[in-house]
Amino acid sequence: MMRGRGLVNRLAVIVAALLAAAPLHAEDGYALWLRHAPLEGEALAALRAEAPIVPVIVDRADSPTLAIAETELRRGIAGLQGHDRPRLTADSTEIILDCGTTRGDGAAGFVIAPERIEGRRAVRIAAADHVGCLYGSFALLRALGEGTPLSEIRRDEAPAMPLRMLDHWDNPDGHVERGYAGRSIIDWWHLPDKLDPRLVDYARANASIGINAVAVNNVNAKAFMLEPRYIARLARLADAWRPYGIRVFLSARFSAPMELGGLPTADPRDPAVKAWWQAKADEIYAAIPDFGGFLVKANSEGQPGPQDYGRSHAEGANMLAAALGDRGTVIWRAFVYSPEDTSDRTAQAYAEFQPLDGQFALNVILQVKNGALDFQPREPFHPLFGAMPRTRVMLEAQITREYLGQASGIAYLAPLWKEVLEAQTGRGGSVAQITAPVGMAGVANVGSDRNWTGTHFDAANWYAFGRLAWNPALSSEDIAREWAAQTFTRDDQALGTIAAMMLGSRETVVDYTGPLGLAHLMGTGHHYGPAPWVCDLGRADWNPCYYHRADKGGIGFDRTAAGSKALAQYAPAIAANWSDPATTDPRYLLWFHHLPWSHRLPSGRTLWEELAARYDAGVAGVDRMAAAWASLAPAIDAERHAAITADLAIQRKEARWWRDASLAYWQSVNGLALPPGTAPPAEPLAAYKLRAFPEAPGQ
Ligand code: GCW
Repeated sequence: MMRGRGLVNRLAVIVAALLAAAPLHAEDGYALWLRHAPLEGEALAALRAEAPIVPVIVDRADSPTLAIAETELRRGIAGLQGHDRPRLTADSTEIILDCGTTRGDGAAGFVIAPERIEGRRAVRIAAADHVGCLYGSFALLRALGEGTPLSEIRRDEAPAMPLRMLDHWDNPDGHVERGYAGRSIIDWWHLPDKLDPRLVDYARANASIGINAVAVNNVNAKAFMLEPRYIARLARLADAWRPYGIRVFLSARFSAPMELGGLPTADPRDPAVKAWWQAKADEIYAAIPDFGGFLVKANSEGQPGPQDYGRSHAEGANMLAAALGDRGTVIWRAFVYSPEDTSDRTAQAYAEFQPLDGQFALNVILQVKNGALDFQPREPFHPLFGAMPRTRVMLEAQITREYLGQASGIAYLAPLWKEVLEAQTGRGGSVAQITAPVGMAGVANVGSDRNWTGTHFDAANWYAFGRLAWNPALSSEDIAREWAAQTFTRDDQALGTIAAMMLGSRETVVDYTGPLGLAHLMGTGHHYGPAPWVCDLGRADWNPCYYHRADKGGIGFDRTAAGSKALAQYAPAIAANWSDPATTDPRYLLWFHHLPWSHRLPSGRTLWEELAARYDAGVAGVDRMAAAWASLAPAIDAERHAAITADLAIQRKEARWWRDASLAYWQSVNGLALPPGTAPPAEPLAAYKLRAFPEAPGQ
């Protein structure tokens, strides 16, 4: 009898446990950080008791934005309460949206504070405009989702940067350049008639982290995207995203007046060219009154530009800026390097643009990549930051991981961006301070994959980009914990483990791909996997050999006064510091110096020993991440746990491959034995050289 009841009880406990563990919906990542999974314990009891409602909207004034804020609050609170819709009690706390009278462009911040109205509890979200209220609503949900009691939520926030932008390198045929998360989310073919609801979910995710601008197409742009049929499609996107505070930008091809207008030239001084752009801008504004403007890649990697006519970048940008007038902005990219110019590639953008300081129109922004080369796992900050005080300069970061493993494994990029944002330029402050009046753009990592970003952890990079553009002072760790709490679990120990994995992951990638300031050693074209041996490409500066300069005598790129002199582009105090290997940050050592393999480092090791140790540290770092993740099995839903386990298994292979191929190649150059205790590469160098990936994605 007793034994039978014991069994029944045990079964009941097991069934209850299984039910509790079963998620309400499949954890496929689609919900991103907006899952609003039910709170636990006291936090759950408290939110149920508060029973918040959103009954009053001051100045509703027919605002789709406020309707969205209201829906988000209702939906989010119900989710956090573990209900399918919010429950009302006699004592419900009112959430008041108090949003000024303007429709705004999302530049404004918000204040969240508890208050009492006739003895009843309330929380007021106050903002100068409706988008500010939407941001405040998402901030409130974020705080609740982290377990903060409603009555204790107080916020007073304003975005640090006016422009918080995603740049899509999406082509109109659906292929995404350097995209590793499937096809483009924008189905141009069926627009404007059909708008995929996913595009609204995309805007919602962006709004939740404060992103307020999107360039919809690849900077390697097709002229036809300026045709009327595309303007109609863009207008449909703009209409869908406007309530979320997002303005659309279009990448424009500089030669479009020839391709579309039949003109014999695209010379920015030609009156017919000016008139063509003026008419084009007017046509776009007639369809999209709040059109953001043009993003332009000119005279770079084969794209047309003003230099084709002997005109400067400033002349080209200003001609387009005049066409937009005070309605919009030209975002002109500083990523240029020339096939004819044989000087150090990393010095060319500065040489080209710095002398133009003060010549750009007020509605031109210069968009500068974080480093002078190209989104490498680590680069010193770009010398243009601080060097153009009379120009509006914004930062361009890359969220998609072109050079950091693409969509395999984990590389959390907040530490990379923080490193640049916090870098002191020696000329008017940190990179964050210099770009704060303008903004920050990130090359998007979003695609048609169900989880949006290819791997679940890549969503953290989208999230962190938005959070840092909103507030560059946030720490990488706080952002990681915040994201993981909303994405996976609020369990403190699990959060600590996940945050630790994330925080070390980028340095781990640096260690196994390019330690000590080495860069651009990736496979040609697709940039996947190691290929430091490639020396024979048509253009010198496309070869990994060009960047590492390894020979029997040493390794590294001498950019000092004795070498390419690129170092002189930095402020004198910084250049002085980096001109001596002994005072150079070891993380940038081989970026600035060519040193003998026997060069002694502060660690006491020789350069060769340190390199080997770094590669081993990279491999060990990935192994540690995999072990840490395995330990989280009880805390994470099975579906995502398994997916990430598989991602990390791929990264373990890749880390070993990078280590082994790199060591084998350096050995073939320096003829040195491996430092004691270093395991030999698994395969001979020739085997690594034979590996080819013509089908690698994203090219
Ligand atoms: O990082 C490089 C990429 C190109 C890209 C270019 C750029 C859009 O390899 O694919 O082109 O930079 O930023 O313009």
